[in-house]
Amino acid sequence: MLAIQTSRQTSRRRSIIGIGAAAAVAMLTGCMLLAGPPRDLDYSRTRSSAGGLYRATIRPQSDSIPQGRLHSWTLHLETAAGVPVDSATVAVDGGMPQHGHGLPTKPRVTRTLGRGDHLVEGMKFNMGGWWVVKFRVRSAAGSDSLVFNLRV
Ligand SMILES: [Cu+2]
Repeated sequence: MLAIQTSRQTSRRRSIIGIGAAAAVAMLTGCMLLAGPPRDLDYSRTRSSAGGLYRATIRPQSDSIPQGRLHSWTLHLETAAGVPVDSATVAVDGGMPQHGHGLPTKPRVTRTLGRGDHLVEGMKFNMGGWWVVKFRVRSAAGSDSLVFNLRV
């Protein structure tokens, strides 16, 4: 009986050490692995800009967003009235809101593909979870920003 109790205490102590190590790793990587994303997040791939000037659709290379691999997106941009926007300055930003870190790369629009499509190169998500990607758009239609939620 005494032997069983001792081994139980030892295993409990071991699991506490395990949790401590996991927390230390989480702190080192700057990530709170235990917090889940808000339940009511909108993961739509087509969204309106904050000020209502634009509507945009993101099209990652494949349907699912890869983790840890550099890839490209197509960003389709149009005005609220549905007119494709080809001539625009687009800045890309993003990160993991619950981890307090940004994107591991500096993605940018490298090419206009026509009909409102723009090639976004340098996309990379180095861990699973909730990411946001923001586009700041400036064109003849005005300046506005779009935010997309992603589940990686
Ligand atoms: Cu993270």
